[in-house]
Amino acid sequence: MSEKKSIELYVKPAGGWDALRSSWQALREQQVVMKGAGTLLRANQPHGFDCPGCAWPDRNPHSTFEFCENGVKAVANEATSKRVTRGFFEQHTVAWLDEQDDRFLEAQGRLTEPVAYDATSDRYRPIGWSEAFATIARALNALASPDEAIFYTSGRTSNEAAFLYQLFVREYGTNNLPDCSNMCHEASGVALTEQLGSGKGSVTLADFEHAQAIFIFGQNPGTNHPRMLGELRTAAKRGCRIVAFNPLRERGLERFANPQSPTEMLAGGSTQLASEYYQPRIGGDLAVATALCKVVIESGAVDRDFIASHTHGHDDFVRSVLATSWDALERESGLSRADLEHAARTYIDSDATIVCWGMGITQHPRSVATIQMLANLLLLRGNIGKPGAGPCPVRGHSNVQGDRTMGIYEQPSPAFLDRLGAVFDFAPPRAHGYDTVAAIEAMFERRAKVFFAMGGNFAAATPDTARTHEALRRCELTVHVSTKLNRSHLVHGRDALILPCLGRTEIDLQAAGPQAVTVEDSMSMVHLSSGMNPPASDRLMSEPAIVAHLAAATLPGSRTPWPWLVEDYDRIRDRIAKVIDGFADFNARVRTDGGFHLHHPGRERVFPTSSGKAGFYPHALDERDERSDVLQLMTVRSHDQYNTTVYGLDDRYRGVHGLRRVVFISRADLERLGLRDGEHVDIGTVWHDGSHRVVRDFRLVEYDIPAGCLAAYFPETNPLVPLDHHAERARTPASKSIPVRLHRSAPA
Ligand SMILES: Nc1nc2c(c(=O)[nH]1)N[C@H]1C(S)=C(S)[C@@H](COP(=O)(O)OP(=O)(O)OC[C@H]3O[C@@H](n4cnc5c(=O)[nH]c(N)nc54)[C@H](O)[C@@H]3O)O[C@H]1N2
Ligand SMILES: Nc1nc2c(c(=O)[nH]1)N[C@H]1C(S)=C(S)[C@@H](COP(=O)(O)OP(=O)(O)OC[C@H]3O[C@@H](n4cnc5c(=O)[nH]c(N)nc54)[C@H](O)[C@@H]3O)O[C@H]1N2
Ligand SMILES: [Mo]
Repeated sequence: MSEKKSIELYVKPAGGWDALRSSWQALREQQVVMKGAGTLLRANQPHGFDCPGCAWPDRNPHSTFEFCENGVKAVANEATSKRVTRGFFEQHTVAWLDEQDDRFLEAQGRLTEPVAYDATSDRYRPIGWSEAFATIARALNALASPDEAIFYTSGRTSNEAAFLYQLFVREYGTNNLPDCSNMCHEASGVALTEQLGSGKGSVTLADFEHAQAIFIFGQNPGTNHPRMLGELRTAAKRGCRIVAFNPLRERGLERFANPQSPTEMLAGGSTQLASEYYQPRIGGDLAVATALCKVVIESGAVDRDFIASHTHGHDDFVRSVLATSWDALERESGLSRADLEHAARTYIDSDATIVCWGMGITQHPRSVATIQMLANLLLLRGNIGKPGAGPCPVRGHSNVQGDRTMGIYEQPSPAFLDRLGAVFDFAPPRAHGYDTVAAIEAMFERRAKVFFAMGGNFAAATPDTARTHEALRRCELTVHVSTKLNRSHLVHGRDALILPCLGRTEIDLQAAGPQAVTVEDSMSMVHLSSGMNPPASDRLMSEPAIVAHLAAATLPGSRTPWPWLVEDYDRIRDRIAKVIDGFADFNARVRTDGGFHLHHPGRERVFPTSSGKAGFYPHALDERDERSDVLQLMTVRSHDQYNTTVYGLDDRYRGVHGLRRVVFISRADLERLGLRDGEHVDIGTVWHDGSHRVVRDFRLVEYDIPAGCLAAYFPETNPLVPLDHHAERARTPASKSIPVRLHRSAPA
């Protein structure tokens, strides 16, 4: 985490000694070395806490300890000994704080007591918990309709907190429950639910032991799911083919030295991961997947029995694929026919294939079509419902999948609402609520007036920064339940509150004793998480307790025993068992070692779609924007950030040190545009509606990326994405397909 600014090619494998060094540095910077070692030994252990880093599942039975460099950073930053005190808020106006960068805000440490915004002094001032709840209750009960309030959720919230939260919101009277999924894997849910009858992935970790090929599209596990590299390494060592599709050459997909393998570390060895690495153009994956389908169909390598007994739509699909010309497939994918045929061969030669994907697939206008084409590819060869095969959308936040399971969703099904209403004796609202994009529009147009966030950093994570900030400022009240100071606290409504909560690593003490919560990982395993550090301050509340107090203050007529439920979280889990499918006997099953797996019907080749079968869905290709000076920009994460949380200024595997305002560009484009590596440019958008957005002063970095493609970090580039630029049907902001032009920056 040097402050030296430099760009140099990283030639070492991912992981290795650099990962260990960086982990210890993170602990040292947060001054948690002594506490840290003990804290980390309990990450992802049967009696420990679920690592807040990512949603990749844990190995069971557990190895000695399961943590990774970026897990360490996430834990160290939560277990930090730094604190935001009363004095800090006395010293700084909100206007001053808003001039500081995101890294400064994060570096101030944990929030310690509830505070309310005081407009006269432009400062946050301490407020008692009960006064805070009364303030929110007053604002909510003064609205003309419950639909004028919005309740956002980020994906770290536990199952127990999420379940209570959606119950409170629905008893209050609205389905306005946008969440970070709306910006993340929404397209996966929309695509797979229609096609397979379940929006989740079907594979488990055990499938990684049986796969003969693993195809990885648009995902950077070396940074975002480092524990996945361990699975890929084991698979590669036993001869499983790993095929990567990514416009960027990502170090973490190429080579890995496992910091938990003494032999590999001491011998200085490493393992090659991707056996084939293809660099399609940005947004080219629909064409890639279509091309693979075409080769499979033309070579007759399809699973006829599976197709006949378990699918519908096959003939129309085949006609549409065969009608697509190789010219179009090569042009739209950016790959040669020879490369595409080679990858298809690998797919055909494997009898059990997993397809993984991440944000490089979901954050495009055609993301739903692309995911359905990937699933078509799996269906052609019966690659679902057998060991070592299936779709694997790799989720981001550690409990983002569980939050959805618990009912954090703006479009709840009538069946879910029926059960919720029956168990809690109320009439849930039936109209669908706002997703993230609709929520911003509603606040901007003053149709929504109160914004409440359970975690996250809405002001920084969302697109169209200027418009989103204005939308938040137009609110009467904004409330954030948070662990750390962030941008969303500074871009606030007329009134504003920050409610500080416990983190995953901390002891959650309620009337019945210390409580554990539960989470669901990316492969549908549900397990316990209990913290063991003392809370960062004695004025923090747990998320479930915050919801219960807020509900009791807002809904005097509620028949739900709010305070009683949070005395002992087993009581919440008993209610979850009554409402949510798959949670029968929840308390007992979650206490077995490693938790339990939520049934995925596709594993038995059961597809609860409208036809009762899995569907083939044809999708035509896009026409490319042929204007020669227009480039496609994707916005990605650096190695030293967690979404909007910026830990440091390095992106080690991409060789960037000490700076974030960079844009990765090919040598061909540099030459063609008459620009030089190291020069500074402004990035301006070229939207068809004529609107113009620009971010300034980014350093050009020559990189191994296809011509016509650019990459830069989010959230710095979020001002470029208009609200209405989102995925068809899923409405995921298309923050990886931004058409731009570059202009040399004016000298400072
Ligand atoms: N340390 C750390 N861990 C994290 C996070 C974090 O910020 N930091 N965030 C968490 C969250 S919420 C999520 S959702 C996940 C995100 O994890 P990822 O899905 O890996 O997210 P990104 O960094 O956005 O990287 C997307 C990858 O897709 C590639 N890509 C972009 N466009 C395309 C395309 O059109 N086609 C193809 N084939 N590839 C493309 C990019 O080059 C990049 O390698 O990680 C989670 N884990
Ligand atoms: N341009 C662009 N935009 C993107 C993306 C992209 O790839 N490109 N990715 C999108 C994706 S995939 C996602 S998931 C979203 C992320 O959107 P969010 O989930 O809204 O954002 P985060 O940055 O993860 O939220 C960080 C904040 O969460 C709070 N926090 C941390 N732990 C806890 C906790 O235990 N409890 C509570 N209550 N609060 C906590 C801290 O205050 C911290 O500042 O961003 C999206 N935005
Ligand atoms: Mo995400």
